[in-house]
Amino acid sequence: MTIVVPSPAVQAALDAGKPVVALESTIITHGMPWPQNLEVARKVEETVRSAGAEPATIAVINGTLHVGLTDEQLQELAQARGVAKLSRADMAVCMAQGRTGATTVAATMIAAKLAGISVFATGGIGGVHKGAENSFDISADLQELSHTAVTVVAAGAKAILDLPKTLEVLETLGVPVIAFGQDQVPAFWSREAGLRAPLRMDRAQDIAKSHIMRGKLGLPGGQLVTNPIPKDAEIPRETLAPIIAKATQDAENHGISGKDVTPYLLQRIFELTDGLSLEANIALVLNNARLAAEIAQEMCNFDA
Ligand code: PSU
Ligand code: MN
Repeated sequence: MTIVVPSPAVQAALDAGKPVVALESTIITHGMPWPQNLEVARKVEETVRSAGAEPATIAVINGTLHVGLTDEQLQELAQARGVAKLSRADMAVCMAQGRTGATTVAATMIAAKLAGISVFATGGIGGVHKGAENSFDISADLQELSHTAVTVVAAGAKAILDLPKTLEVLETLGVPVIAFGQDQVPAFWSREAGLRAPLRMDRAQDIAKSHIMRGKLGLPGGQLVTNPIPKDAEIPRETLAPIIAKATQDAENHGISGKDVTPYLLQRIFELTDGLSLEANIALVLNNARLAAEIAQEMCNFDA
């Protein structure tokens, strides 16, 4: 039974020891509206390629875990309705039933590791939601970072989350949170969260080295690299704060829970900012793709 199917391009890159960057698909199906989702998915792949690495967008399609999608598969996924959002808990069920599902950060990490890919670029990871002391809503992404040895490049945890609690949980789980090129943790749409990052690194080479070092120490789990959104694309924290508060309140009023919370908030903030949040989201994803490609290249140098 073949379960993981790398695309010919991804397989060739892996065989040749060339850098590969994993990409998630939930951002396509649940994170951005059509048709920008397809445009961004393509642009992210191009960005990884022009930075010298092979992109591997990951999704479960009709029960098969694909690592690297054709443009046709990308198009279908971007337009499909009712696609499942897969995390560690539901990936195997989706595959056993021959269904189609998009992979979150957690599921993409699992797939990347299986395929032999060490670096993964996304927008933002899931984390501890505001009010988690009542709802217990803590993304499975955090646990996955402590289990699976993949370095994840993100623009921080989304500002819709409780960032201080998210950092605490990551610390408890032993996940290194590395701010790239600055002292503060970025807050997705904004460059600074007003929180000092636990760790800071300024060079892709060092990030690659610490990933390899963890492996040598026998430590399971990956690294979270938080890469600030480019200056010209950021939305100031003060501008977003009331919008996030409103979106969070709307979610509560509508009784949104579980897996639906993150997609609902992203969509609501998109509406409340007249699409501005999406532009920033696109800029930061591309920025993360570039850094991930650089880290993947550095890892290949160490492997050699
Ligand atoms: N960040 C984005 N867009 C997204 C997500 C994160 O900018 O769509 C997705 C990722 O796939 C992440 C998931 O893993 O949301 C987290 O969902 P939850 O909070 O339900 O664990
Ligand atoms: Mn959740």
